[in-house]
Amino acid sequence: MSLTAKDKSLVKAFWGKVGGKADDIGAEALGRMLVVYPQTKTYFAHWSDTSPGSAPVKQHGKTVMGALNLAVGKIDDLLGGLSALSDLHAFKLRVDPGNFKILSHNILVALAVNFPADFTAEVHVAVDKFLAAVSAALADKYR
Ligand code: HEG
Repeated sequence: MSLTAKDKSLVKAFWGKVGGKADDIGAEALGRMLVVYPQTKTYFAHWSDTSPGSAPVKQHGKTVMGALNLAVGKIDDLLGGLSALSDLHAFKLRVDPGNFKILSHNILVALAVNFPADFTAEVHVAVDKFLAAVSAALADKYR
């Protein structure tokens, strides 16, 4: 299920449109994940507040989208580009890799509701494949 040249160019073009709204999208995606899949809250138990719109949720939404922005830049070498982040999630944070799919789903929902015109079915497929490739790269260090 690797990304075709067309998928890559669709992801890059769509990401350009997300642009300045990326931080808000990250916060919304993370807020939704914590509400809709409350089991994911266990990883963030050290935060003062895990409710949508809270300061740590906004901050971490920004962090995650920043990493995805870098990943778009490394779209031809996601394994190499995300290797350090995979180490962190596997060995330090010990995030069950099933959660990458859950977060990816919430990112797709946040993108769809905020960019209804640009989020065509074709963009949807390309971004879904991109997030799946990012998730696979993040899970690469688990075994
Ligand atoms: Mg992870 C930290 C990116 C999925 C739980 N995550 C981080 C950091 C980045 C990042 C860039 C900061 C790294 C650092 O401090 O050096 N995370 C990231 C991406 C994705 C992802 C790009 C998937 C698209 N993370 C993810 C999932 C969970 C999770 C699914 C758990 C449900 N991340 C997690 C936790 C931290 C990070 C608990 C530490 C946050 C903190 O202590 O505030």
